[in-house]
This record gives sequence, C-alpha cells and structure tokens, in this order.
Amino acid sequence: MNFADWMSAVQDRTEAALATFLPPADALPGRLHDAMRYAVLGGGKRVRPLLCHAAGAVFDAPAAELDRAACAVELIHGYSLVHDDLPCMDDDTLRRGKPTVHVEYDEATALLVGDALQSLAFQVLAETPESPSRQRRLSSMIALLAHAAGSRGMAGGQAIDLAAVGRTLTLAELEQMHIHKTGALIRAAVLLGAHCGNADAAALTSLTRYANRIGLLFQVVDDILDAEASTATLGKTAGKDAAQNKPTYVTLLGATRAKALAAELRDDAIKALAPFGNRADHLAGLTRYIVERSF
Ligand code: GRG
Repeated sequence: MNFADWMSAVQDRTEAALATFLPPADALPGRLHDAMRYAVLGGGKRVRPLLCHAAGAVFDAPAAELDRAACAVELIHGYSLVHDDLPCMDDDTLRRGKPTVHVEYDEATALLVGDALQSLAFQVLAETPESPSRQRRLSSMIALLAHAAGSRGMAGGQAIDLAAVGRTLTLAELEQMHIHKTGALIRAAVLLGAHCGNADAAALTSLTRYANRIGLLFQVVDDILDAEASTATLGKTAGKDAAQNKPTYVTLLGATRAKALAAELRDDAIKALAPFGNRADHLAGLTRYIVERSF
C-alpha cells in the first residue's frame, strides 16, 4: 500500500474506532456525550494515531491493540484542545473549522468534556481483550501516557506557556516548553505504538530519539503555519501567536531560519530511523508529511 492510501486507511479506522469508544450521544447525560463527540469526531489530521500505527507497523503490532493506543492518545489530544480554547487559556472561538466547544455548548460543558475525554483515554487503553503479553505491558503503557499528559508533560508545558506570554524566551527555553507541551504526547504516540509490538529497549531508545525530533519539528511547522497560513486553511484562528505576543520559532528566528531548522529536524528524525530499515517507511513518510502539511 502506498503512503497516501495507508494514511487515509489509518485516519478512517481511527475515526471509526473513536466513534465506537465515545459514549453514544443518546446515553445520559446526552448533552455532555454530544459535546464529547462534537469535540473529537469529524476533524483533525490524526497525526498522533498515525504515528502510533506507523511505530506499531515497525514491529508488526496487532491492529486492534494499536487502535486502542492510538485512540487513547487522540482522546488526550482532544481534551487538550478543548481546554486550550477556553477563555481562561487561549480564548479561541474556532477549531477544526467549527466553533470551539465552549462556544457551541458552554464553558462548564467544555470543562467537563476535557475531563471526561481524559478519563476515557485511560479506560480505552486499559480495557483490552485478555492477552498475557499485553497484560504485562499495560502498566508501563498507562504510566507512559499519564506521564506524557501530566504536569511533567503536556499540562506542565501549558503552564510554562501561560507563564511565558509577553516575556522574551531564549531558544533553549522555547524548546523546553515545546518538549513538554507538544512533544510529550507525540513521543507517547510513537512509544505506545512500539509497546503494542513488544519493541525492545534498544528500539525504544532509537524511537525516543526520533520522537523528540518530530515533536519539535511539529511545533516549528505549527509556528510557521500560524504566521503564514490563513484562518480558512488552518481551520483555527491564524496569527494568534503574534497577536498574543507569544514567543515562537518564527518570532525568535525569523521565517527563513525557522524553515531551515524544520529541514534539519526532519533530516535528523529520519536518520534516527536507520536501525529499522524500510519497516519504518511510514514513520519516514509521516515526518515528511509533518513538514509539508498546509494545516
Ligand atoms: C490545556 C492541559 C492543556 C494543554 C493544552 C497541546 C496544548 C496544550 C494545546 C494545544 C494548542 C496548540 C495550538 C498547540 C500547538 C501544537 C498543537 C498541539 C497543535 C494542534 O495539533 P494538530 O495540528 O491538531 O495535530 P488537529 O486538529 O489536526 O488534531
């Protein structure tokens, strides 16, 4: 299967799996469940599930296990977007081309949607068919996702981000912020996929190096798109970083050097995949996609 076909097949199966894992909108409390489905379904590039499946493919991991790990990460990502858009955080009204959850529903519902998506993520990861090898790996996988989402990962990165508004950061400080805020969940997506395939310690070390590079790469490209793309193309408010006086790779380096950094991170990431040969072709393809994406 070529890369484009593989990507769209994984996006489709992720959408279907998420639709199954999310509570039905007609189950009580209907408004909360409806809002959870609104937040998660029918939008998003599904980069984290794609990374999880691509990492799993290196080790021939079972597809059903990858669906659970991929959806768990995507549910955490969905929660983070809903909370990030709240008035007390980024205060945004547009996400994935539609009104944000607190605009479409209300703030209290948006808060609960984020909380419930986070819990659902761990439920989806933990509820698995009986398989002795999976049972053995499950506690490490749960710990890995919890660490990535928590105060030493994404939530901590968000705290660093909030504290940085209006301040000048060094490049090293900006990198530290994004290693946590964006990078932690991207790393978790890759490593959970590898765990589903019983990857050994050496493979996990190489994949951690790869994931650290693409976590930063994703953010550098996000900053370039925020500065250069339109709101219509992005499906979220463009130019927000500059409007909010937020430090970004573009404000610190300028667009040309930010693009050179993206190319360097892409090349480093692809080099880290060398031990896996062509079994890592989808990971390499995703790395190029992250750089070339238009939204
Ligand atoms: C509220 C605890 C908490 C954390 C929020 C990740 C995050 C922290 C906020 C998201 C805001 C943001 C714009 C982060 C920069 C990079 C990023 C995660 C972009 C959105 O991810 P995409 O492009 O979105 O994968 P889609 O919609 O395609 O899923």
